[in-house]
Amino acid sequence: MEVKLVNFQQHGDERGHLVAVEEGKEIPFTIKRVYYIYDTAKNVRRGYHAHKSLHQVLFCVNGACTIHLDDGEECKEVRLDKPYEGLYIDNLTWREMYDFTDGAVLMVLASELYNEDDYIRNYQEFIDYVREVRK
Ligand code: T46
Repeated sequence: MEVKLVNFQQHGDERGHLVAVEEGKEIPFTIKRVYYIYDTAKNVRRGYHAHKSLHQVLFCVNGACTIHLDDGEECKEVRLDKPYEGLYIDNLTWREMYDFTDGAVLMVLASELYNEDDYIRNYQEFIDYVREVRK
C-alpha cells in the first residue's frame, strides 16, 4: 500500500513550534488545494471513498484522529496525533476517518482541485475499479 507517515522537521524554541511544508521537497506533488476538517463530533466516521487519481497528505494539526486505509488488498489504521506528522495517501486507497478528539483539525494538501468525478463512493465499485486497473 502506498501510504507513508512522514515526520516533518520541527523548528522549536522557547516561543513554541513551527513546521514548514514545501512543495517538491516533502510533498511529492504540486499542491493545488488545501482544505481542513474541524468540529467533528466524537462518534462521527467520515470519508468512505477512494479517489481515482488524487494524491493527498493529511496532517492532524490539532488533536488526533484515526485514518482507516484500504487498497483493496490490505487494510491499515493510522492514528494521527502529532502536528508534525504527515500521512501521504495515494490514489485508489479507500479511506475512513474517525475517533476525532475534541478540537481536532485535519488539514489536507491535495494534488488536484475539487472534482466530484474523481470520487468512488461505493465500496464494491472501488473493489471492481482497482481490480480492473490492476489487471
Ligand atoms: C478526503 C478526506 C480525507 C468541496 O466543496 N470542496 C472540497 O475541496 C472538499 C474536500 C469538499 N467539498 C464539499 C463536498 C461535500 O459537499 O464539502 C462537503 C464534504 O466533503 P466530503 O463529504 O467529501 O468530506 P469527507 O470528510 O468525507 O472527505 C474529505 C475529502 O472530500 C476527501 O477527498 O480524502 O476528506
